[in-house]
Amino acid sequence: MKKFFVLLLLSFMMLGGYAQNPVFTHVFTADPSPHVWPNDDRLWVYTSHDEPGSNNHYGMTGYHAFSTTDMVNWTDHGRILHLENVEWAESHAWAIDAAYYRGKYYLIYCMKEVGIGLFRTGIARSDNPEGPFTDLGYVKGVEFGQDPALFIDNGIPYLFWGHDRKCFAAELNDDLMSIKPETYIDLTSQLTHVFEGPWVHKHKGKYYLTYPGLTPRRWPEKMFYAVADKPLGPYEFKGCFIDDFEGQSGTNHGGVVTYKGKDIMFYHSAWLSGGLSETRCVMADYLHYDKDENIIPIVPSKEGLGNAKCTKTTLQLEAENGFAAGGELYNVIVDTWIKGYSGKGYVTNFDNPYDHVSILAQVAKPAKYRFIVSYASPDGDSNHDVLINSYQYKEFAFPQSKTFREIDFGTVELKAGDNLIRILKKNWKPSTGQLAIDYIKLEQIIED
Ligand code: FUB
Repeated sequence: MKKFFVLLLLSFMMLGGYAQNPVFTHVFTADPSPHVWPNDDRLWVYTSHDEPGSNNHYGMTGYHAFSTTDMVNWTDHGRILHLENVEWAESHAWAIDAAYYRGKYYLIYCMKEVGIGLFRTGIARSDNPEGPFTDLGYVKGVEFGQDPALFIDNGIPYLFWGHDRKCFAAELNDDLMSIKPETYIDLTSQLTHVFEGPWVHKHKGKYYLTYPGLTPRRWPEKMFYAVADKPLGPYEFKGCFIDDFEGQSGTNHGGVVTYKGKDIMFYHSAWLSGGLSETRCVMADYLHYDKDENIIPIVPSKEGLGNAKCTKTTLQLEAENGFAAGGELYNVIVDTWIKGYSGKGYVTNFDNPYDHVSILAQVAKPAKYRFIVSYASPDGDSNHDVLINSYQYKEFAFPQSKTFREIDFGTVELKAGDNLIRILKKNWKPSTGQLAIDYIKLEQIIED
């Protein structure tokens, strides 16, 4: 009965008016880590991923990156790292953070180590904010490194992590692969109710450490914070700033970012899955301080960040990312030579029957998406099949095009979970032109 009322309430909250929460409505996401990178006008959010219907966190396997310039239209850059790409890990791709450090982009995450079953804090690197990221191994000196946050202050990297009512911090060495043992500190006693998920941001010269905690009433988690003059403390406990709310999940977790002059808190709830599930979704609300620079408690709002009816996300999935992003490049190559091309790489040389590129699209629920492909076929029309989950229900023709262009193939239907979009050489009809695929786009269709 309770579930019925929560569902009713959530449906009512989503009807009419502005509703930019949850932020992403096409895929289940949790543990958001928001950032703005140097020389980039986009707001980035890195998240963990809940499988549709999973209702617990044991089967989590990978991470996504999202970007926006207006906080209404978002791009989902797809899977950026997966357990399969991390040799030392066996399960539990839990919370995550990201950092820009010395010209590279880093992901920092926790997974359980093969054969040991204890959390380690992993580090992966990329030349691009959207990844895909390559694992470099785990940070030495961090025992049970769940829920890491990497905070760079005046060029010095600090690592925070926390689990099971504890929170720790340390300075990292320059290569980010080990802590400086002499800086290691147990912050637990300074952070009343702490459970896990620390995050540090700076405001007016002070360090604010926000974290999910459990009061003696236990679950669900509320968000608390403490303030210090230096990154490693000592911290003064301030209080709760996100209390229990309708449709929350058992956990909460998030971070603060300043974008276009506004402070924003990203966190998660269970609104997308109907309010009573552990399959979570990212939320965002503006964060304000009072005259004494205390955080004014946030009441999760359906409006979220804006005055648009809702957010809209387009999945933009790069063909060349292949296995690293959950897909496959079979007997094709990545190239950049076509005149006028300025991207990072496209896939070409579909010479033999069955040569193909497979691209992974992960979504929360069965839904229709507008399907767009960026391609070139400089020497003539190409005969290729496009299979969506092994099924071809439409003719997709690529007419000759000397330069890259987007072709809109109308709508396609995706299923909940993993979808493989495969573009392959037809085995019965010769092509006059060689095909080059740059990326595909799957645009959310929002009904008026
Ligand atoms: O998402 C899995 C786990 O749930 C995170 O690591 C915790 O912080 C909690 O949000």
